[in-house]
This record gives sequence, C-alpha cells and structure tokens, in this order.
Amino acid sequence: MSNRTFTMIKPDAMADGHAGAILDQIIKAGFKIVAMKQTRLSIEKAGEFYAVHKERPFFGELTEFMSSGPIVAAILEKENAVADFRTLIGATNPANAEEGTIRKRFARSVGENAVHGSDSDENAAIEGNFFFSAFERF
Ligand code: DAT
Ligand code: MG
Repeated sequence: MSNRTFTMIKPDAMADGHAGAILDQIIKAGFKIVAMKQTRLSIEKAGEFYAVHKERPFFGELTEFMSSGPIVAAILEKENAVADFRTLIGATNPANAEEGTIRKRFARSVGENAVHGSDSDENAAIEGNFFFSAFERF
C-alpha cells in the first residue's frame, strides 16, 4: 500500500470554474499536494494516458474531451491514498456517486466527470511519472 495517488481536474470542471473548490475539498480531506501543474493534453497524449480503454466504444469521445481544454494534474499524498481518493471522488457516473463526493458535486456526466483518480498503486506511479519529472515529484 503506497501513500500516493494521481489526479487530474478534467476540462469540464476547469471550464465550469470548479478547480478551486475541488482542490479545497481534496486538501480538507487530508491530502497533501506533492506536485501540481496546469497543462493540456494533445489527443495523442490523451490516447496514451487512457491506452487501457482504446477498445472501448467511448475512447474517441474520451480522448477528444480530455484534450479539449486545460487540466490540472497533481500527485497527492495521504495514508491509503488510492482507495481514499476513489472514495472522495465517487462513482465514475455522477448519477451513481454518493452525495458530497467530488463527482456528485461537480461532474457533468459519465464522460465529463470532473476528476480522474488512479485505480491502483502501480497506476498511480505510472500516471504521476507521465506528467512529472523525478525532480518535480521528489
Ligand atoms: P474512472 O475514471 O472512474 O476510473 P474508467 O477508468 O472506467 O472510470 O473510465 C475512464 C474514463 O472514461 C471515465 O472517467 C470517463 C470515461 N468513461 C467511462 N465510461 C464511460 C461511458 N460509459 N461513456 C462515456 N465515457 C465513459
Ligand atoms: Mg479508471
């Protein structure tokens, strides 16, 4: 069990002006920000990040959406980070997300669902390395 996870504030939440409120909720939940940047994914980079989903029917929609505007990428630290962060963000589809979760509060839809959260310690490390250099995530 690692103490780090990786998140993105997705283009919908950025465009809707929710970045500040989302970061506030993350910090108040006890996560420390290890590294953070605002950036933008090309459609190719979005495809690389979500390569595990490339055979899914929504892959084109997903990569188009994720490259449609700026995002905030961050590495977060907390005991039990991966599982606790998944609980904090709620279900993939905001319609099924618990009341008070980030996706329930801020997501538009299953496709435009406000935030990413890593699903395993291994992926948290891979995803953090995708955006941040060794020096940035020290
Ligand atoms: P999560 O982001 O909760 O880990 P996932 O890994 O299954 O969910 O899917 C990655 C992203 O793909 C998800 O955040 C939004 C998009 N997505 C998933 N299922 C979808 C669907 N049925 N229709 C459209 N987009 C979908
Ligand atoms: Mg996932």
